[in-house]
Amino acid sequence: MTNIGNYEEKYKTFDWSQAREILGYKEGDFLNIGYYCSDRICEQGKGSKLALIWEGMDGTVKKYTFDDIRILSNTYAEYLKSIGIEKGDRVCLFMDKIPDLYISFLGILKLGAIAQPLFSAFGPESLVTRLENAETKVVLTTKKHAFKLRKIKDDLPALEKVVIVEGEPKKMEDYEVLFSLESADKVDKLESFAADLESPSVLHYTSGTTGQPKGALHVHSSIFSQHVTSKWVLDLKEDDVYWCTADPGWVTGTSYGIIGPWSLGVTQCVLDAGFTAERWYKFIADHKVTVWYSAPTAIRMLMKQGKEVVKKFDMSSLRHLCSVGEPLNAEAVIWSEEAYGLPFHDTFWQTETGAMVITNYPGMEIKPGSMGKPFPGIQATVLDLKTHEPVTEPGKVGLIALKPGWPSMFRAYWKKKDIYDSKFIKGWYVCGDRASIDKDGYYWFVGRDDDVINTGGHLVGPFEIESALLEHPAVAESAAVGKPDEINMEVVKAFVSLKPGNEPSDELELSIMNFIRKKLSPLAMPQEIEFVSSLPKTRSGKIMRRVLRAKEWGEEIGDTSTLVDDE
Ligand code: 6R9
Repeated sequence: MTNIGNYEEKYKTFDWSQAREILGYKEGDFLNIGYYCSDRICEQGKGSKLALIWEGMDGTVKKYTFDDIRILSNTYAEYLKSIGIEKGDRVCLFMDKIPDLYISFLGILKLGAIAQPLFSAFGPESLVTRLENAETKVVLTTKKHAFKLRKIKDDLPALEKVVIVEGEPKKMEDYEVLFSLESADKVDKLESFAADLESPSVLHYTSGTTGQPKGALHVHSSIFSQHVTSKWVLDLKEDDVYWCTADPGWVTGTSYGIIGPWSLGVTQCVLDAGFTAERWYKFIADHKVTVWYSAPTAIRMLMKQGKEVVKKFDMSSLRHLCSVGEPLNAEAVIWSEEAYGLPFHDTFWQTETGAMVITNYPGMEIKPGSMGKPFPGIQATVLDLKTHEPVTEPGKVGLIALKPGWPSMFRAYWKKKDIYDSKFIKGWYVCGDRASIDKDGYYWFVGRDDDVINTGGHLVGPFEIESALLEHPAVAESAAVGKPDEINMEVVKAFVSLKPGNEPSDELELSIMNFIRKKLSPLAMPQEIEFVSSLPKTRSGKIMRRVLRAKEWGEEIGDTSTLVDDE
């Protein structure tokens, strides 16, 4: 029996007040995600149940019960309070997927501060733009990553402290402090901040076409959406062992790698190690994973390793699989059914939506290649590309749009009100993706409506890459676009014109690639650089990425009447 039961029935009868009931929240109760994911589970008598099974690179396994998570997150909250963190302050999490990441996330929320997770592979320049915008007060990090903050500290007047929670640098800077969860005095009793429904909770940065990344601000009531979608889409039940492969630097890793499963009191596993098919399958077999939430790029990498390797491991514990982040092609759904005996269920959502909005449900027929149907309580449509009126014809492509009002919807882009406002058209929140709806109400993803590059399920903004490229001494002009890639769907390709006195060469290409990898991240690093004498521009001087991208994808270039140079 699935948790959701009959989807069509639920869609007709559900309203969000039911999500409150399902979580057990009553009008006037205080609502704190940190409390709901730890203390409350203990109050339900599940304190000794495993909350986290963590496995490190070298195979070390650590296990934490809900009571451990409760006490250790209290300990973090108390420590942060002692160094001056107050309600509403931004505290950044910048570390690999170590247990401290999951525990301190809850500690920050218990204190009423705002958790700002950033992907640990980010370089100094990716960090500085996000920390500067958020006016972050404290960063929690590890020795391994602290050096990147040293490079940018002078540019961050609001940053008071960098707390190193693992490892000890030989020489400490005056703003650096050490904290060890292991040796800290444990805090058994803590009064969590009495958040209300609209109290800010998490700030996740996401990339757009223009300008620097934007911080999507979420509130504590997002838990209503995350709780009920985890229950009905991931189908999480009392005895499940759940594995979300996403890093909490991205929204999937917090909404479904922390909040959703723990608010349900479900045991989850974390693997803090690089990818190989064997390692992943062994992890599933060793910990008897039952529900697995992953991404199309990972699935394509597993497909590449073939079905034979699957047979070497006992993965009979698996019972439900879901995917997010990029289009899940029909072949991947069919392959997983053949390889694991279970299809991946595609789920569509965004940093801004905070929780799944269009998905495939356990028990509902999957049309391989489709994203499924809107979640109960989500009114969705596609809007005509020109008129922005809802499309009524089945199969016609439009912009995915959602009626505002679900609990986990972002409440702001941090200090970017105009951009936030521009996402709403005629009373709809417009996601920035194109899709069509078939006669049975299934949604089919077509592509993004902007220039954002989706590489391996991670969004990278072309503007951020182009700005960084211009800082390279040899680069005069630049454009970054996505080019097709068999595994990652897209990878970054850069077009570069050089300053006088520089000649294209393999060495220069490598030097530019490394420059971006170090400054931004390995994700943002161009996999290819094409040296050009000039870039196609509109009459007003804007670079036409559309033309460059179309060439890469072998598509029609479309209207070029505004181009200066029609070559
Ligand atoms: C959760 C997450 C959001 C963008 C989104 C879209 C793409 C996500 C997808 C999908 C096709 C799916 N995307 N899920 N495209 N099918 N099932 O990924 O958040 O990092 O903000 O990315 O990712 O383009 O707009 P985020």
